[in-house]
Amino acid sequence: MASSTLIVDVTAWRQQQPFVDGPYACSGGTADGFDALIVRVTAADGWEGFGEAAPLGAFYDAAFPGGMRAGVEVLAPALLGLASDRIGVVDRRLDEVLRGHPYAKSAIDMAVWDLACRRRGVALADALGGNAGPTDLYQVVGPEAADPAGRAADLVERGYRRLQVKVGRDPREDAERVRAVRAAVGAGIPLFADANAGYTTAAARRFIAAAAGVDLWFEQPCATLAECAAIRGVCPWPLVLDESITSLATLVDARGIADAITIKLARVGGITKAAGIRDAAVALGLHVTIEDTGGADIDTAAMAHLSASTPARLRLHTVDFNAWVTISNAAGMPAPQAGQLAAPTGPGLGIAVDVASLGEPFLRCA
Ligand code: 0XW
Ligand code: MG
Repeated sequence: MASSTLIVDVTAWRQQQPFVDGPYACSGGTADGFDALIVRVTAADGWEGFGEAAPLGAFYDAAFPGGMRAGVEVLAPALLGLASDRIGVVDRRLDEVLRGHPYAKSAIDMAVWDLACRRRGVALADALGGNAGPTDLYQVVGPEAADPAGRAADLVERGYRRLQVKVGRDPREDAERVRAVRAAVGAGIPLFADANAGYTTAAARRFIAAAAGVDLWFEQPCATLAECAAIRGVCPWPLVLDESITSLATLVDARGIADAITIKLARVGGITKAAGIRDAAVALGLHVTIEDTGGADIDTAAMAHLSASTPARLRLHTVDFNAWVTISNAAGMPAPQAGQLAAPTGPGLGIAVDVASLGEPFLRCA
């Protein structure tokens, strides 16, 4: 009966998620943990789904935790009475009710996918095209690591087979750190030098000169697409765009500049938008990383499903945020094996959310 699928309840929680390894820094700032949003959407027939999102502080993206919560307060009433199995209708409604602010929509969209897939008895990865197997994980060598080579060796020892070395500050020091990491881990570990948009074009050129000969991928050297395009011609490495990819339109603009893109679920507005960008990038022959700006087990499950459903030939890596934080908000995420993360096989996200771990909701809309 169609009416039984109507959304009757939207509940939202805030959860603080401290980092296991202490403060996390990139070229724009530092955070002690994720200030996360968790959303549950319930339909009249009793099926429910969960979603999660977290910005990295207020400095990383055009997103901040208070904005995420305020956005959900605006959006939740507009969801009541919509058919939970018509995900495209829900996606369009979110954009009608609140212009922009995609990061406030991601956890809602994720919850609706989880709900719809659970009702259909299908794993999210299969609903998104089919599970192509586990995805490589990367870990980060931060800009403030006192001993970047030691940190890198430790991460490889812990099982990670791909590393992202933060650059984007002083180009000469950055190049020394990248050389030290490459020397420590040997040739077999793919290294991504990620500037997080921190370089001017001049600084990016100086990094390219100083790190000449190191086997790398170069991620988001500068803030704007025009700046990244300006250094494309002198960049000897594959160029990855991350912060520039905010929508399908920005992917179209990145053609001829990027060899690879990083899709962050919250930045683009959730699974619906991310899957569209992913499919277009694959059709254009670009390599793809699917990840997010933050979260714990719920968000990690979503990243694992979307990554698993990306063709292996073009898939780069993802991130195990559930191992970055000291808390757990769901059971059922497989432990990484040989540096790879598998998606759960059960319906929807395939995890069991620990609602008691979330405390009191800040929003109940029914
Ligand atoms: C490594 N991350 C995925 C975690 C933070 O959200 C920032 C981001 C990055 O790409 O630097
Ligand atoms: Mg990046």
